[in-house]
Parts: sequence; C-alpha cells; structure tokens
Amino acid sequence: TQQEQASSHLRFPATFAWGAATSAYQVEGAVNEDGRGTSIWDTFTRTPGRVLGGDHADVAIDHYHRFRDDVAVMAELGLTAYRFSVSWPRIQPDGSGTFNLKGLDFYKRLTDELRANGIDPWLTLYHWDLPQALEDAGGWPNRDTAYRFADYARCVHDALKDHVHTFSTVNEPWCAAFLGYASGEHAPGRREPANAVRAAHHLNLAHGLAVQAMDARRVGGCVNLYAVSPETRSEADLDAARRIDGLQNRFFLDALLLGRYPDDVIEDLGVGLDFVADGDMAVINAPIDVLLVNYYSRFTVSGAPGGKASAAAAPTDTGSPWVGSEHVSFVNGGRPVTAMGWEIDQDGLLEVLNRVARDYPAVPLVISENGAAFDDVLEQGRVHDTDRRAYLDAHLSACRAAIEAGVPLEGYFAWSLMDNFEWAWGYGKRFGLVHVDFETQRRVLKDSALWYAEIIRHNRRHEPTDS
Ligand code: GBH
Repeated sequence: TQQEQASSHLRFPATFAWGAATSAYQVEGAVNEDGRGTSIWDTFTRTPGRVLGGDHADVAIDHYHRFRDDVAVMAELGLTAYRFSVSWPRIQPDGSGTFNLKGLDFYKRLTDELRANGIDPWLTLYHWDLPQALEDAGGWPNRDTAYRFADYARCVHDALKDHVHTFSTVNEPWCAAFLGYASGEHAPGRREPANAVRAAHHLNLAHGLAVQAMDARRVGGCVNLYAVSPETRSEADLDAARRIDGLQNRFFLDALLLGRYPDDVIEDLGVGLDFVADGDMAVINAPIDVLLVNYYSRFTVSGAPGGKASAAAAPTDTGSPWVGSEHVSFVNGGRPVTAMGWEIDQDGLLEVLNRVARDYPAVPLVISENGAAFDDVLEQGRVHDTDRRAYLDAHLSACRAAIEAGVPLEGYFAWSLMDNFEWAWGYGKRFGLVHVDFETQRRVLKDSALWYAEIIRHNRRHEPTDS
C-alpha cells in the first residue's frame, strides 16, 4: 500500500537521531529574567526599520516558562534528540567575567527534563545572540570576542557536560558574519564588508578555541550549506557559481575540516588576510566529532549584471552579503518555492551531503536544520500543512539516499519544533512542526508533526536493537 511505501523508503539505522531544533532568542522570551543581560538582538529589534512589523522577542513563544510543556510535546512526537541554543547573555550578562548561576540553572532544568524523557540534549553555544557589551567593544570584527567566546564555552561545558549529548559551537558562521556585518539584515545590522570578513574569521577562530576549551567532549561545528548551480554553462555564470559556493560553503568547510581558506575565495574577497595570525588555522581545524549541516535550498546564479542581489527578497532595506561578489545575480531556478521564496530542492541536499563526504576528511554528519515556512491555516484545531509534510518527506528521502550512498549521516533535526520569532521577518513566517498562537501561546501539532511522529515511531519500532 501507499502507507507502507511511504514508511519503508524512510527506514533508517537504529541509532539515527530523530530531532527538531530551536534557538534561544527565537523561543525563550523572558529577556529580563534571572539576570539575563542585553544581546545584540534586543538592541536590533528596538531599532526602527530593522524587523518587519517592529516585532521583538521579549516574550517570543515563552519557552523559558513553558519548557516542561514543550518537552512533553517533544516526547509526544517521539523525538530522540532536541537541538537548542544557550543564550550567552543569560550566562554572562556583560559578555565576560562572572557567570550567572541562575542563567545556567535554566539549562540544567531543561536538560534534566529532556533526559527524563529519553531525549538527547544537543546544545548550541551561539545562535547569534551576542552580549551587547561585546558588540560595544567591536563585536565579531574584534579578535578578542573569539577569546571571550572560548571562556563562555568552557563555563557552559563545565556546568553542563554531564547533561549534554553533543555540544556545538557557532550556528551558521556565514549568517552571523555576512548578514550581521555586510548586508545588515541581522543584528548588529552593520554594513561593513571588510569587517564582515574579519567577523567570519573570528567566528571560525571562536569555534576552534571553544573546541579546545571543551577538551574531550563530544563536540561539533555547524555550517549552513547550499547547493549552487550556474544558470548556464557560460564562463560568467560558472564563475558566479564558483564565487557563491566559495563564500557560502568552501570558506567554512575548508577552514574547519582542512585548516585553510580557499585561495580563490580570498582573492574574490579582496581584503587581504592580515587578521589571520600564525596558528589560527590549526586551531580552527581542531578535530571535531560531528559536523552539523543546516540545509534549506539551492542557489542558481548568473554572472550577467542586472539580476537580484540575493536569492530571496529581504524584509527590510539591506545591502549585499556577498562581499567581493556583489555583481552576482540570483535567478529563478524554476522550482516551487516556500513562503520565504526559497526554492525547494531535495536533490540539493543529497548533493551537499555527497560533496562533504567525498571532498573532505571523514567526519560523521547530521542535518541539524532542515524545514520550510508555509502559509499555514489553523482551522478547527488542525493545520493541514501538506506542503511542509511533502518538503520534509522529500528531504528525509534524500537523507536516506545519502546513507545508502555511504555518507556517514547520523541524524536529522527538523527546523523548527515550533513556530517562533523568524529574525528580520518577525512572527510573519512559520517554520514549526507545532503551530503556536502568538497571543495565547497555545501549541497545536500540525499534520506535519503527526506525520513526523509516525516516521519516528516506525523506525524505532522496526529496529530490534532499539530499546
Ligand atoms: C536558519 O538559517 C537559522 O539557523 C534559523 O535560526 C532560522 O530560523 C532558519 O534558518 C529559517 O530562516 O537571499 O542570498 O541573502 C537559514 C540560513 C541564510 C537562509 C540566508 C536564507 C538568504 C540568502 N539562511 N539565506 S540571500
């Protein structure tokens, strides 16, 4: 039957991690509680014109107070893993010095609750909420921020090491650097291309220093990878694809996994490397136990002038994140799109996974984010999000195909567990498996969540080695 086909092509290894992900600023709220300091996103959301509708995340989806209910939802889904991030300004309100025990305590309660429900906590140290005090001291373009991050990492690690399954360092350094400091779409909203490149290096350095600081734990780095295609085989389009692939993918993969920056990308950037100190690349190349890959879409690019400066419309007035390659245009690749305008391409996921496995030293992989925003309708207590379900189904099939092809893929985390604060888009875009009413905070499982629960149940039930 169709049912059996649907589930049998989604048979995964017994140890496969079945997850969903969130991040601190997007879900927690409680921005003034238990000694939390100010982050760059608190400041950014208070700056007119930065976030659609003037939305902020002072309350967000109130996860800080509702985490037990939210873990109960995870248990209902049958998740075996949950990826969340720690809010740095909860731990170090001013970005350095004394650690705030009340802040740490929240993550102890959360991870205890997860473990009590048989869910492995996957902790991300940095998902973009830099303490404002560190931004005031120069932010990520300032090398010292990387050392502050290593201190913070050591503290979180020491406090939570017995509670956490996997630590990861920086979520999507590309975004933190180039959306934060080049295009200005994200906090701190600076448009300083040369500083964005410094920021990228210091985020990589922060990753490496933190891996060293958390010595001997299970630790990973996280990158957001895109499949990239030239619009035609013309020399200009091939060059555009090389550039975008270079800055989005290879700049970070080569640094973390090979300990070097690709020469062609450095040349494209045109900023020199005076900020790379002796020994930095070896630090950045510190061995990791797992690489976390966030995948959403494919870029199709052209070197001919006059196209769109980025793949999707930004919600606010921003510059280009593509330092040194501002002439590249992003064209329509002809695929259906999500509510973000991002093209749906599961083949791109398979391509990306095969590429990492083929071109880089062996490292276990997980898909740490994958998902889609759609215009959900809540009707009589149901959300029939067949579009999201189809998206997830197609991408899980790509994961399955990657495993069959020999890629060491060990888990999958849907983005996101719940609808939440979608950065510059505010509450205007919903990525959740679980619908959230932003007024009442009521949670409702969407059809995609019920489907995902079935997939997980099916895989857990059919594997005799599973406990
Ligand atoms: C993730 O990043 C984030 O980790 C997560 O917090 C977020 O909620 C989720 O995605 C959904 O957005 O048009 O050329 O400027 C996604 C990575 C990078 C995807 C920027 C869109 C736009 C590229 N994003 N990209 S461009």
